[in-house]
Amino acid sequence: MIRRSVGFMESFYRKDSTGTKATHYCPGCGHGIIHKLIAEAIVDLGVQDRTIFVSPVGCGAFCYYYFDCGHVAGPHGRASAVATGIARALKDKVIIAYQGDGDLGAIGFNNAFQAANRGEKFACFFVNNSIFGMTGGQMAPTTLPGQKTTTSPFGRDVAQSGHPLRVCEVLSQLEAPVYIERVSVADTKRIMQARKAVRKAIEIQRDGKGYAFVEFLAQCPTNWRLDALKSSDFVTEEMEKYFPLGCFRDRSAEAPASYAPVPQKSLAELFGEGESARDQEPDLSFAERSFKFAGFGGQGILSLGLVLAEAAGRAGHYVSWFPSYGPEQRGGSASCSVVLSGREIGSPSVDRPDVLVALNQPALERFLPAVHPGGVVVYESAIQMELNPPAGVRVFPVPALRLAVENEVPKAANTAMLGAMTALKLHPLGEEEILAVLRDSFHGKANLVEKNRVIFRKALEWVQQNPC
Ligand SMILES: Cc1ncc(C[n+]2csc(CCOP(=O)(O)OP(=O)(O)O)c2C)c(N)n1
Ligand code: SF4
Ligand SMILES: [Mg+2]
Repeated sequence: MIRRSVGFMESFYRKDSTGTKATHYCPGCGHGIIHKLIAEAIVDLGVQDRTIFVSPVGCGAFCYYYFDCGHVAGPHGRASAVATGIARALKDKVIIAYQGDGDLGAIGFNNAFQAANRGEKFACFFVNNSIFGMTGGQMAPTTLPGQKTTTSPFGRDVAQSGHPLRVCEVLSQLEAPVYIERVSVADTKRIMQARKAVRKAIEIQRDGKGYAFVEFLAQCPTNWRLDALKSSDFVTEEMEKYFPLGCFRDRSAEAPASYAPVPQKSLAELFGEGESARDQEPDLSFAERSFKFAGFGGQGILSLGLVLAEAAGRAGHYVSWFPSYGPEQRGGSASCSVVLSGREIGSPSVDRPDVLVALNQPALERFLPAVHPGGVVVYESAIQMELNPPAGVRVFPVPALRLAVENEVPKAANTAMLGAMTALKLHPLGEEEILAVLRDSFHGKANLVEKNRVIFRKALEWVQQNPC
């Protein structure tokens, strides 16, 4: 019996109930074959648990329905940019960017090209079916001369639309890529070669050797208006003429391996006992802690979160800082989310903060109801508002604005809040660790450094002298 690779999910549960066993691809589509090669490879090479797949916009957009590994859905044409970010942040992962010829060759060409030029550590799987499949068959950068599409009904005219883009040949001019190969999935013999190429590209990622690029000539029977067999013939007889198969670069043997597993400290090691205390009575010893900082634009809300995240990062914690921009920057509300953890952080967004720091009333109105049971709210005591915190949430008013004004830096209420948080032990950092970041952020302005240090200290002492 032929069994689906365990690289695929057993049931495609993200799909609606009508299709949990089948993919959404049309019969004879090249995407399905390529998926199978990738799913088998990540399992056989033992990297399924550390693979992160970046899906494109195009018919491959639903990759995350199928592969049983980590996923990020890239915006149109940006899979290589997203893969770059992930590869730089999570150096022990195997990153796969999966892109079509519209996605990579048209809207996303520059960022794919630049990522290749920088030699980013990910595998780029490029599905060239010579057409925009998902949107109904428009001309792509790889459409063949004379090929009819909905936007070139008389055939591609190279005088008007340029020549098809040979991406492997272009990337071969760059120094950085370790491996570049063009394969086809038109018949069994070619699929076997494609299988080898997929494995090589993933092996390069497994060993941390650098950038690998595999182009697949693939069928799109639906938009080519051909049946599955004739589509395979079209790939071999027409596409291969323009896009010759073969290996353009293979430096995998000499490229130095750089894979080193990222040490995962236990949560208890970093924060003490109590990893799963979240659902118990008020207790701030839990290990991963999420913060929401909110106030007016201009109150230094984003910097407040950033200083904490920076100090925690320097101290060896996993951190994320997620600002909220937009009209909020121009005097309205501003907020940011910070997560400190002893392990990799799943999501930087914070819907239910453990700690809310609010510098204005709209911030309290908006975020107080969402504070996690057992959490803490530190807020500006000048806010005149009746508080109804969720059960088990403790609230601490702090005169941050007054302390900032009294010490001649009215804008430093954010620094006062850092001092208060330190006194309340809402984060695992010492006074010196926070002050070191403040010193660096005011680099060259000794006067400001000193005033902020004083405000930080005054707030810390105020909290110690006024226990709630
Ligand atoms: C910013 C933006 N522009 C355009 C589109 C429309 N669009 C969706 S998929 C696509 C092209 C997909 O073609 P390709 O990358 O070749 O993938 P295929 O479906 O052929 O596998 C386009 C232009 C979009 N979704 N977003
Ligand atoms: S439209 Fe083309 S590329 Fe998209 S699923 Fe169908 S055959 Fe595949
Ligand atoms: Mg396409």
